[in-house]
Amino acid sequence: KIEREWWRTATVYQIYPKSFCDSGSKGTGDLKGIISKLDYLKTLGIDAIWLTPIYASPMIDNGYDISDYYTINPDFGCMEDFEQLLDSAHQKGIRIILDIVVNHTSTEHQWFQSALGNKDSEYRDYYIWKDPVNGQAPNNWVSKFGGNAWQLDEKTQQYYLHLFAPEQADLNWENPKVRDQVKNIIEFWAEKGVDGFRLDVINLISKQQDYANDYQGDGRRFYTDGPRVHQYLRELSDAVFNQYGAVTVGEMSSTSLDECQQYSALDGKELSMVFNFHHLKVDYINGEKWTQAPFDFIELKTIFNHWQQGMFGKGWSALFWCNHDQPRIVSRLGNDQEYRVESAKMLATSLHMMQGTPYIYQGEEIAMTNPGYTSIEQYRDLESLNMYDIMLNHQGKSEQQVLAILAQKSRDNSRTPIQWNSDQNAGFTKGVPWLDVAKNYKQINVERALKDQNSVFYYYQHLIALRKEVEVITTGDYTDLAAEHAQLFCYQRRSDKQTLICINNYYGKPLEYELPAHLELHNGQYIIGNYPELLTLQPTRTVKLKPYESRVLLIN
Ligand code: TEU
Repeated sequence: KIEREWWRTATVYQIYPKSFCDSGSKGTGDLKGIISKLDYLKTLGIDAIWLTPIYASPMIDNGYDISDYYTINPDFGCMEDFEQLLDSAHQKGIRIILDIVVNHTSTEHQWFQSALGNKDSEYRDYYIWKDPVNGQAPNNWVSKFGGNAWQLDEKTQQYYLHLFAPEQADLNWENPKVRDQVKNIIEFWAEKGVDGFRLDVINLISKQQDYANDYQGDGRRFYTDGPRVHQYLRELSDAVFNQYGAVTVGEMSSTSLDECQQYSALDGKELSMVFNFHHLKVDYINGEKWTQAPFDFIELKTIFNHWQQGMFGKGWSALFWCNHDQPRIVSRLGNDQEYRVESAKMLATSLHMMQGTPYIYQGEEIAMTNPGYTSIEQYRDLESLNMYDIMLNHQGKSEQQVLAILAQKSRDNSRTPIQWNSDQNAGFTKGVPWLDVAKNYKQINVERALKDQNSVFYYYQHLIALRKEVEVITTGDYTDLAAEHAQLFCYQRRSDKQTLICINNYYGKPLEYELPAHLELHNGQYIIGNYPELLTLQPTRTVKLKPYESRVLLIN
């Protein structure tokens, strides 16, 4: 039986502070900027905000390289600003979830600075050091950002592991002192009144201790969902998360259903819920991100089916289309031109009627698009810049091909400044924005969305409200009614009392579909849809869907 914790009917809003709102003219967003937009978020109706890292950091990876877990990055403000944000949010009934990055620290963290070049440092064993093998890196593991995952410390002639950038050194979780430090960090923020934590790549913290070469891959199978990860998470939950009643969401890289059932088991011994990314790999070729292909629609439905059915009664999913690492969904699976509004609403509906806790990434609620950058000078993301070099200089792709791939796949696609209005720089900053604003900001911005009753914004507002009103969205089971259909995504959610049918046309061509005979349509009504004039119709067995149409039928 599912316990009705607040987050099971909640919707979370993700803020990437650097791109959200600049209260001044620095060109980068800050905490004061966020405070000034809390009323906007209240209007949207979200329950909680997840802030990506706001701690001291050299910003090699925009804060995912933390140099001090106990201070606020001066670019974003100071501790008082943070306390004010927490306070104002709480007054408005909005909870705050912080991002905790403890698979690795910045190499500028004092622990690493002490460990570097000094085998006797008390912090040496906070990181993972290995001797060279045949004068080379200890094994062939590959960094997630490209290249080998080991970096040589010249002075001690040992390598340290970095699964991400060389400036992000992996912590050694085998060391109990590291685990104690992590507890202290979380306790510090929980004591301040923070309501929850998003745990960055938390399923990578436990590495297989033989650090063997991976002759079949890039090494990930030796550290993904590693040998002691469940033990570590149980320790943390016991010691801190559950003591404070904090909600937790784990970001799970390349994970499996089995593992996620355990991570988010309903007994609450590990985490509240988990993100996984399988549904966002349907436009990869052979698992490779830096490729261009139309998305595999059947595969997308198969993946949702696998996870929705597999997590039912066992665990809890964080539902999402967008975050700061993913291109904009309307540009990716929808149509960001003629049917931008329709397809954005359709995509939102097809996700928000599933079981789990939906996350909305800043700008998604107004259907912001990929910016369509045309020059490498416009990119800032270290992964994109690395891959530019690799694709151009080591894979023999042309500049034009590489730019086309980046324009679709780069993480900067979602990091462009939020388009608040049609003023200069879209109202994001009075200075020069750190990353170019998308050119379409005069058409697509918050001010316009708020004035238009049919905007994507109000549609999201409605979806958020429905999750609280309609019980089956939270509790119902999941059946795909048209798994083989080339254009239609139609699934059923069913509880003791209610049946909900979520009907979505994923393409720009109209379609006609017969609902299954078992549905008792005379008790049914449409509760939301993106062609509102059709919603007052009495539901019929035959459904005619317009381009990118979405309709939700509730049968009581
Ligand atoms: O991301 C983890 C992760 O594995 C990816 O989403 C990764 O960024 C992507 O696959 C690259 O193609 C988390 C953060 O969300 C990301 O911003 C950080 O860069 C990363 O961890 C390292 O902390």
